Amino acid sequence: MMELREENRGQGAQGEGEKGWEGQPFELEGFLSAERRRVEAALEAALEELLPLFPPSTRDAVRWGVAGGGKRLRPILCAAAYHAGGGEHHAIYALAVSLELIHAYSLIHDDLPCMDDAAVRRGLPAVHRQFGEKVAAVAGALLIPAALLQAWRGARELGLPPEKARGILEELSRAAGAGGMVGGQVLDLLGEGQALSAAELEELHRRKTGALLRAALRMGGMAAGLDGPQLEALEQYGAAVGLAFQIADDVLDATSTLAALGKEPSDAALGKSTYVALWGLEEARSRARWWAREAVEALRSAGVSSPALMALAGYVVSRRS
Ligand code: GRG
Repeated sequence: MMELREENRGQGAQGEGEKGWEGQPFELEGFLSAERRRVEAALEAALEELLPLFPPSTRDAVRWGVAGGGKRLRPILCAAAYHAGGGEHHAIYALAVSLELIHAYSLIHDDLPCMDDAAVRRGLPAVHRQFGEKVAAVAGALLIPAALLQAWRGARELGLPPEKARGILEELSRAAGAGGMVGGQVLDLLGEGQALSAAELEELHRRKTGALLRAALRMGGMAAGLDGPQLEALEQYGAAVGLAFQIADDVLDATSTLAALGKEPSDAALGKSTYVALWGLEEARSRARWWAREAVEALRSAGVSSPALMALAGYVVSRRS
């Protein structure tokens, strides 16, 4: 992981010209909508295969939890990393949606009354509000093995040999597990009502949100056959974008509305530590941009050329939802 000195992270990094992502023209909106269409089609194909395996009483809840309205950032990043590595096979989207299935499970469980007790998600009633708590717990749990099965199928559809497919599954499992997302969620729950330090908050978010984003980049790069410094650069990009994403998320939570976000701004109400509480709005915005530039710089310095990934780093900090 790259060395980043605390004193360089804030105001001192204001000058976007030095490492800006704006350097190359890129039609982000068209790219995002085309990518989202591909992801939605791959998700639909995955659900068609997976839903018949699930108990009938859970199928509508699973579909609700996976349904549209999400940004589909993780699969889009995975596919962009694959394309940055020279991959060209359409089956990358079948692999990439495994990340979205893990993400969907995490949102369903995160919204449960025993976690954040959220009523609304992606502009709709949360799964537990629509289908009840028990069905929501089961729907989320079903998505975990389903995601691994989907990752396996996607990797094999890409024509990857079993040992490469196994490595990709290991990435996804590790990112979702105790050292990654679930471990981060535990830190989040333990930290409620406490004022976490900047270092504690960063560790929490590197795991809770960052691990899956990092895995998205690594899985795409591995599927394209990358290794060594280029794969490492994608991982560094993923780690930096993960922090940029989370700081921007805290800014949105503090400044946006249910209508714009599709979910209740809730961190302060739940007694969670946030980057906005720690640094204030302007400093948080500045640090989010700093991390986004670090992400771009990681690619540049390893010679990974990807206008899409560069533009996505900017999107992560300029998004409105
Ligand atoms: C059993 C302890 C235990 C944990 C279960 C619930 C859980 C695992 C993990 C929660 C982790 C979590 C919810 C991370 C996501 C944080 C986050 C910023 C989500 C929003 O992501 P976006 O903005 O959402 O990409 P969309 O809706 O666009 O997909």
